Amino acid sequence: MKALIIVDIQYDFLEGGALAVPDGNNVIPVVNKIQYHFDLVVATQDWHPAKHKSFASNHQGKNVFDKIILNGIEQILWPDHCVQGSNGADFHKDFNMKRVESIFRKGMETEIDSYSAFYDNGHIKSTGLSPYLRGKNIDEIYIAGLAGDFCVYYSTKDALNEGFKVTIIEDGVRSIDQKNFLVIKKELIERGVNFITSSQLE
Ligand code: VGL
Ligand code: ZN
Repeated sequence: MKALIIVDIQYDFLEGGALAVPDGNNVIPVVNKIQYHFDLVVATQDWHPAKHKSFASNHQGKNVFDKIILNGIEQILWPDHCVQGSNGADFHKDFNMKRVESIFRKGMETEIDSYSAFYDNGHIKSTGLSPYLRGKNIDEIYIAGLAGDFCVYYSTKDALNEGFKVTIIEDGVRSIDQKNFLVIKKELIERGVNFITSSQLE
């Protein structure tokens, strides 16, 4: 059985948002269109407390995009984004969520970031997504959304480690740094990930 995971279609990652992904809005019609091809559709939502340590604003003398070591893990410092309950954390109004069965939130722990839909960046806590999918007999995962070089990438690696077959729907993905995504794509293809465009879904 096939599941689609739609990643972080939230205002802060879209045009005018705090951490806008270039061309991000163009994934919305794609993720709307493809949902009907899957047995199960889930969405993720980046959902940070205002005091989250991934925010540069919570570190004196640090700037956005600086890298620090946070509790032993390299951390890029982001602009404040997807703060719980804020408009920026909301799903975009044009994102059709009719077929979305569950929403998996991530990034709630102040001391650790969480790019993946499955685990935090230290692999300490699970979101529960993997047992949820297994409980529904899912063995193939398709991923689309934002950002390709962070949440999509980390979710894909975790999905592989969990034993799922993974396909990335490339026209449904945009990245913070497209050059970075091309490097990631090579790595993921070597690890067995399938890359397709939405028109190849039958
Ligand atoms: C993400 C940066 C910061 C993502 C989340 O979901 O791709 N990126 N927080
Ligand atoms: Zn975040």
